[in-house]
Amino acid sequence: MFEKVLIANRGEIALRIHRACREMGIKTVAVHSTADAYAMNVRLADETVCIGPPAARDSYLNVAAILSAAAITGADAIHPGLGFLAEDADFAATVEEHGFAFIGPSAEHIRLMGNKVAAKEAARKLGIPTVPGSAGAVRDLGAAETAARAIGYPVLIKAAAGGGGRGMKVAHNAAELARMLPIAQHEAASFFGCGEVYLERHLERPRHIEIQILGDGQGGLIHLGERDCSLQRSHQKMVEETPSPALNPEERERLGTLAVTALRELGYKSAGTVEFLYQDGEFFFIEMNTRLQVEHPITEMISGIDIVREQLRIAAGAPLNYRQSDITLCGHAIECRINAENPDTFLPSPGRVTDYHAPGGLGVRVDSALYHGYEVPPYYDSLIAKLIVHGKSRNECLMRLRRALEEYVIGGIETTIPLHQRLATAAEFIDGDYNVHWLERFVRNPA
Ligand code: MV4
Repeated sequence: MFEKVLIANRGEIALRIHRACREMGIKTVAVHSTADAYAMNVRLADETVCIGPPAARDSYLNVAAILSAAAITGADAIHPGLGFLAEDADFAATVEEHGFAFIGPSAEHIRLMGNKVAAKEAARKLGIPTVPGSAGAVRDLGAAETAARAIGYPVLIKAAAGGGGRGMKVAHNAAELARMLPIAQHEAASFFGCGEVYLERHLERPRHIEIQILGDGQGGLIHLGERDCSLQRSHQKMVEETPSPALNPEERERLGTLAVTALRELGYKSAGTVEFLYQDGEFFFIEMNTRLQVEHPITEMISGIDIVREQLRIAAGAPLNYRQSDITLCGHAIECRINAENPDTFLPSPGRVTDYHAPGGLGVRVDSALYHGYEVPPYYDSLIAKLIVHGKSRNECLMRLRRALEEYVIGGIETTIPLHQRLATAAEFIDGDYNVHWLERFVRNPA
């Protein structure tokens, strides 16, 4: 096992990784920007290295500074966390070229899944159903019109290098396609540095259901069930739950087997997530995330498996400790992402935390780097805490969620806790009756 791991991230996820290392007797190195000198993960780390000024491109994205910090501290491995460099194939390759283990998948798998056209083609070849769409990228309007006629309108134009919804455009007919295609291509080139776009049949009311995978790259590969991540606004997930209230046991089994069969054939290593759209009883692959995800704790709550510990073991060359038949998914879990934002306008609300009291009790987990007196910096993502609750049934989980939200006190800054409280009593959420568009309308309606 590794002796020392450098955690190339910040906030709650850096703390999450630190905790897994600590339990395994692994020393940690926290790298941080000047803005994060007093962060909880930095305070708890065995060693710390300041890698630059607040702007992420000069610190958390500064590959030379991170590699220097790893060399100076004698770390054996680097965990990229999520966001920042976590899905940068060149970073993964560079880390290994410098003699450190990269705690994640192979650079080739990161690269493959980073190109959504290549990922979709790979998924199709591996027998995973994909959304009907163009055969690869569309070069010009002629090709796009031919593809759209075959797919049927409305179609969605997506960027090959995109993901997460940025730069998508809907076209309801040929005229709209002619108007949107050049805009989409131009946006793709300027946002992602690659102008390639592709078309898909636009599903109008899908759910977003993803499946958690763990593979050891030595033939061992399992899934840990699905997460329903349909509760999003502006392509930001707000609440996730597992199991999905939309799936029956047969559908769950079908989805799991599909994902496991495909990724085992690919020889996938480390934690990964296969994303599907689900509508009218059908699953369609859209993307794969080759990283640990923000919402991983709900899967840990129902599976009892420490996903970060498994990532560390796998990166150190150990085979998976589990077969699929060893996995029992038990009860229900929900995560609320708490942001330092005004709960009505979603404007960021950085500043000093003047009161802090986290909820506790049976079935309650809080993943957060907050503490009394901490100053939330204005430079980064506004996620400050994740409240995760577990219950034997979905109803018990919801009861516990309402109770835990009531206990949570974060003073001095605005947070999205009041919005979560309103959501936790909304009939559609309680009934599990929602798709990817539902929350957008809910947050726009005043309480
Ligand atoms: C779609 C779709 C409908 N049809 N693809 C948005 C994020 C990106 N990962 C995929 N997204 C979508 N792809 C087809 N063919 C609708 C969405 C979508 C969405 C997906 C998941 C969660 C929230 C969403 C919100 C709006 C649109």
